[in-house]
Amino acid sequence: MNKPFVAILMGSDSDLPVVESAMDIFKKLSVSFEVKITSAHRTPEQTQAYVQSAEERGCAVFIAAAGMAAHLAGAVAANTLKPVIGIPIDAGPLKGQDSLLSTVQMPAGIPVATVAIGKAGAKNAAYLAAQILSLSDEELAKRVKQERADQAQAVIEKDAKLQQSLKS
Ligand code: RP5
Repeated sequence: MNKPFVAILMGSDSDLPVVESAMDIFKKLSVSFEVKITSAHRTPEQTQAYVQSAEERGCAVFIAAAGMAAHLAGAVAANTLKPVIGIPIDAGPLKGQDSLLSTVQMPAGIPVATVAIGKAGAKNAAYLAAQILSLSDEELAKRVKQERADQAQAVIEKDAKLQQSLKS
């Protein structure tokens, strides 16, 4: 059987610069993923069909990125029992606050794990998806743990550099 993968959906190609931050994390952690442009509003039938097809092909976690009245993550969650992570995109005059509320305020029974607006959220969506897959993949769990250690080391090194520059 193929390894489970993550399906990343985005409402428009204009969301891609943010979604690329999640893709970069998956490449770094060697997590398999697919990327699909499909919209809850503009292509509702294709969105539903894609979710069903991805699940049949082994998708274990869905990530949905959308801006404005961002219903993509909710529309995905309505069609699957796999975990769904929503990334609110800053795509309009309300700077992503509209997407944040549209994504996070799901009615009880249809959960969407909503992350921060924009690139930090996209990165965290990828880390969270990797942590979910890690529950049944020990090798991935090791890579996720190492990534955390690398992040900590980077902070320590930045502080050491700062302290050094203050002395000189
Ligand atoms: C949403 O509307 C998309 O996810 C995007 O963030 C926003 C604007 O889409 P475009 O008009 O740029 O295609 O559905």
